[in-house]
Amino acid sequence: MTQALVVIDVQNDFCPGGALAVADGDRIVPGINALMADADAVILTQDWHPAGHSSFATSHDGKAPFDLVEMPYGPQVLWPDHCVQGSQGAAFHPDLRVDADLILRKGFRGGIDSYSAFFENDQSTPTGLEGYLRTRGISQLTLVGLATDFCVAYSALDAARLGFDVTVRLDLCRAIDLDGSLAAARNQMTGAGVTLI
Ligand code: VGL
Ligand code: ZN
Repeated sequence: MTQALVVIDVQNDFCPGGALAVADGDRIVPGINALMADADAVILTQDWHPAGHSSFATSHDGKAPFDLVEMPYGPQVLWPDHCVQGSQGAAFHPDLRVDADLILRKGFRGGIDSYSAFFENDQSTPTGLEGYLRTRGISQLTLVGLATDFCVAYSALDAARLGFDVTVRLDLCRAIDLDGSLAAARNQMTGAGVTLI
């Protein structure tokens, strides 16, 4: 059985000092680097938004970061401008090992966000990762990265729904934790059959 390590969004903007900093986001980097040595395949994801992306509060008159809006595809949290394509904030943390098999960019369409590495936030537009994994015969996934309650959880839930065997290493993730989002994400992942370590 072939296993892959999927490293979600370990980028400067999600680390201390970044535009959407996750507390201690940088602390997981050494442990993730160490796990890479044991993985059959390493996949990195990179949040990669055009300037003026529809998930940015600055794109909506009268809205502030962390407000909720209704998009054509459903509810969407608004964020500070972050991970703008080509910016230093969108770059991987400088200590992260980047000798990955695949770097998957997501969130590059202006009108739709993409938390999950598998589907955009309409839950139907595929990123192509499922096909990549299946054609390589990969059925077991270990997920780590940022943030536990958004991109990691959405990726884990989609992967489980698609039939992958999914483990999330919570010790190598850190959360944003908006209004109980971390507890909710943990419950949903457990309910979906994701192994939490
Ligand atoms: C993320 C919010 C907005 C994440 C990305 O990586 O969890 N969260 N964009
Ligand atoms: Zn984003």
